[in-house]
Amino acid sequence: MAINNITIGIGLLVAISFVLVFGISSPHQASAVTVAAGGGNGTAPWTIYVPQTINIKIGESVTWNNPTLVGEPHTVTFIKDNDMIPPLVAPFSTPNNTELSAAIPAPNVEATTIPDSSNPNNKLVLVDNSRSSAPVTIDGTKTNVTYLQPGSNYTFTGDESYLNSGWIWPEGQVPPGVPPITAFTMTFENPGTYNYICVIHPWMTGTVIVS
Ligand SMILES: [Cu+2]
Repeated sequence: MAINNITIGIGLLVAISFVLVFGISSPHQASAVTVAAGGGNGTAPWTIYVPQTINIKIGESVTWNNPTLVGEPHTVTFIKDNDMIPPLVAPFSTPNNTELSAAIPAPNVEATTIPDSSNPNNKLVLVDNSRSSAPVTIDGTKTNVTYLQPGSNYTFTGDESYLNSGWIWPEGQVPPGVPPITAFTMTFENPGTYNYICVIHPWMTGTVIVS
């Protein structure tokens, strides 16, 4: 009886070892790389990507999240040419008699308007640039704009002139009224070295090397 118990025990150990060695380190498992966009806390929020450079294989995916402890957003934004760098706020021209009424129940808001020097009948209204804050991609010709579903997994060809994750917020820190994005996933289908920035903190840079 004792020998049988020992045999069963050894058998279990072998089985567990087999699962640990071949189950967890199996090369057939889908590979997923996670990069932290930002981090830190309210005293010292980080404006870096960790790791800053990653090496992946064709067909692999990368997910960015934001582990910052306070509500500081970041983006993951691939920009081919400098003329595609999006300002966070941009002036739009509208007739002087356009009335802008606040749509939120807060007493201390007013739209920023300035005269339109190129048209005295118009004024300029400063508004949030959707291309900098929303998940969006623009093709290589810089003309076809596609807004993405928040949280969608985007397959990147590398020909895009622009790809923006939208503002990625820490879990539980998404303010009301903005797209509830807390992660962004991309699959890379072509080899190359792809640099990206955060449009809110343009000194934040990262690189994905696909081979
Ligand atoms: Cu940032």
